[in-house]
Amino acid sequence: MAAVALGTAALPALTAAQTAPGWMHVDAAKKTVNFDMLMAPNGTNGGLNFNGYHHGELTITIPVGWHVDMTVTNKGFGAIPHSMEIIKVSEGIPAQGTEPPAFDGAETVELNNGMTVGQSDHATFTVDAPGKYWIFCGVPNHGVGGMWNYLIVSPTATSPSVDIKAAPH
Ligand SMILES: [Cu+2]
Repeated sequence: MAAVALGTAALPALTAAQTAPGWMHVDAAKKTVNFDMLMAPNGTNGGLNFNGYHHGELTITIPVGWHVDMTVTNKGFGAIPHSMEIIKVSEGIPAQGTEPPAFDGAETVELNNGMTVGQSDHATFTVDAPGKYWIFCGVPNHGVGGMWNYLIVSPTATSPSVDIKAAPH
């Protein structure tokens, strides 16, 4: 079935395993992957979610050296500001955004204040170091509240992929 750009109401009802969601677009020739990353598109986890996922339910794997362009938009469930940053996984989720991000450019504007409802930004960066990272919200306490997922930068993967651990609630 063809992937169609759909609104948040049509986020796929996934149960497990790898998928190629409509919010990911791969250009293998250019080694570029684009993501539409929606913050608070629905009330899952009180709105503290990316594309409906939280607490690491979502893992995005990208081959090392690829270019990433994330269009990050606050969809505004609960009318709460949000942001996005990529940081290296460590012993605990930070209480708020930290500088610098893991990759040059891997953060949105208003990292700690958050972008207001409807605001959008591009995070464009190159995943130049293999490892395990968090995609998390830098607004104070949103990360510890579960507004985080995983990004794996893989030295062996040949194409980006998405792994969902749980169905959207
Ligand atoms: Cu947030």
